Amino acid sequence: MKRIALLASLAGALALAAGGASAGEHGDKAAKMEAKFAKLDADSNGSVSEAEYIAHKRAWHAEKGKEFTADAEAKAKEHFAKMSGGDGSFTLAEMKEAYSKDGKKSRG
Ligand SMILES: [Ca+2]
Repeated sequence: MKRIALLASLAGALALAAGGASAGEHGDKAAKMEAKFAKLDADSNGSVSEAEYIAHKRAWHAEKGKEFTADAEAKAKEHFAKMSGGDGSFTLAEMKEAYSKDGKKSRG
């Protein structure tokens, strides 16, 4: 009995070690996107409004010590319009879609 328990815990430890090495890689992109969306969605209602998006951009600029110019705001609004499809807010699914489209083009 003791030996079986020892073997079982050893096997468990090995499985944990093996799993730990690869766990992060798979859903990594999706997890990052979800984390980003959670930051954007300030009131956590499942969609990001233009005000939330602009506030996030403003905060990002402040964090980097950059001025949030009228030009930057115009660009942010344009990007928001693309992601929202013009209905005034975007969901996580819409953001994922917009980013997967963006990924096909080479940016910047
Ligand atoms: Ca929201």
